[in-house]
Amino acid sequence: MKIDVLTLFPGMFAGPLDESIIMRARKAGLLDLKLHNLRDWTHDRHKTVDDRPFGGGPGMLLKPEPIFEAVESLRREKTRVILMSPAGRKFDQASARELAQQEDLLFVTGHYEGFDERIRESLADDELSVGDYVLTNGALPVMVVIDAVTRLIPGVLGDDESSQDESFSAGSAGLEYPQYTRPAEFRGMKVPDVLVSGHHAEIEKWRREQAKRRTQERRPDLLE
Ligand code: 4GS
Repeated sequence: MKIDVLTLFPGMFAGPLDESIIMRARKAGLLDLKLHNLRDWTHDRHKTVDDRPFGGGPGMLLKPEPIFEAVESLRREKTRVILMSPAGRKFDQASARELAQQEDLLFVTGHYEGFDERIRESLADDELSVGDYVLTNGALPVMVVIDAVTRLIPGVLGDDESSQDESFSAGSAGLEYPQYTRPAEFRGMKVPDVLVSGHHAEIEKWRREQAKRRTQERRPDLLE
């Protein structure tokens, strides 16, 4: 998969995407990630990317010209152009699965008060939010989406890592059951007897009940 990111802060991406599973995917050629500085598509001395909103109001908006130029030069036939903003549809595991099917993504990150509306109307195929809170810019949201999507690219996770995914399915079936490892007793806290009993059918039943109870208590919305 090819992922391009258009941002004012390419430096923010150094680190999170250079470690662990994401870096392994990049080295294996499963993810081709390229960062682009929006200021490279400005033509004035000050490399201006923002301007004041017509009609007044606080803050600055990302102006259309640099973003249009950048997206038009970066996108190819099958590219899906995605804006990150709190006004987007909420990103979840289903959206991650859907994006993982694409071969070419271009993320445009939000900065300042937002985007000139024409960027939304005629450049973006999709607009995503990572949650109902306000960040200083869209770099972290893009990294969240890239992380969730990359691990779903076939071949990125080893068998061990992906089987773990089956049992944890927040956003579809519910939350995971409680898990324990050794020691069987730690500072007076004991692992539930059933788990050390060796009765596999009982263990399965206990896990199903625990997962259901936990989901009902903490995330009833997942059961709807
Ligand atoms: C989000 C979010 C976000 C909003 C960008 C204020 C700077 C900021 N982007 N999901 N202007 N939540 N963006 O907070 O995607």
